[in-house]
Amino acid sequence: MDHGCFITLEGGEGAGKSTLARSLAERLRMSDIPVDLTREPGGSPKAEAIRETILSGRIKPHGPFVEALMFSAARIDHIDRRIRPALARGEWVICDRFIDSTRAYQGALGHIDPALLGELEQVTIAGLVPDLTLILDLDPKEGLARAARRRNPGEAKDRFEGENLTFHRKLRAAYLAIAEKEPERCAVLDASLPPDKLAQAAWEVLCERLPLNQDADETP
Ligand code: Z5A
Repeated sequence: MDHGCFITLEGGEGAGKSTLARSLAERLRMSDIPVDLTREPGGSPKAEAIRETILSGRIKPHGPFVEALMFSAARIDHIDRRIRPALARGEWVICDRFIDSTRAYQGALGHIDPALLGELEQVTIAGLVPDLTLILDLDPKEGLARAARRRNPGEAKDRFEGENLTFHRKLRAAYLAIAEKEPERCAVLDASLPPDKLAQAAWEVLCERLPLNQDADETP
């Protein structure tokens, strides 16, 4: 293959995106497919610096549109420096969060005009749409409980973990609406499944939708 596949993972807090991303990367590598596992915000030195600023909460007072601009600035660097070069080398890229996070958090929850956000997205990604987006669907109470269990004693919640349960319920609905609108790109997974079962369900989606010559019945 002369160009890799681009897979993104999306969902609310504690849904298990990072855990699943690692597991899929391992499974693909076992199938001799080179993988670049990355995340947003971040994934390149400049984008990681922007990540730190956003998640500290220092941008929050400027409102959701300025946050969207910051996420987009980070994304442009990440795409140019890391994602496009990896895909061009034939690697598969798995990215923990991407455009749907901006659509859900800043768009649906931040009430930014969808047309304006759509224009910003087009300028930012310049045609780089994921081949597949896995949306991890989970009751936000469970997701927040997982995120809380993971936090070290005394560690503060970040900018978004600090939002209330209503915010996280709306976020879940926003992701499901994205999946409904773009069923060819998106697949919704039941993130309440234990990690191994979730990984198997995700692997079956990859086998079904992406150019993989694998037996989907094998356990990752
Ligand atoms: N954001 C935005 O607003 N706009 C944007 O455009 C972008 C991002 C790109 C980045 O946070 C924040 O930026 C994010 C959205 C916003 N909001 N927040 N907070 P982040 O990168 O620091 O964290 P995250 O992406 O939100 O990750 P997460 O939700 O906190 O975690 P996760 O990756 O989904 O889950 P995990 O780390 O794999 O697992 C969490 C815990 O659950 C851990 O202890 C696991 O062992 C456990 N786990 C994992 N899977 C399972 C299953 N299947 N069953 C049971 N337990 C599990």
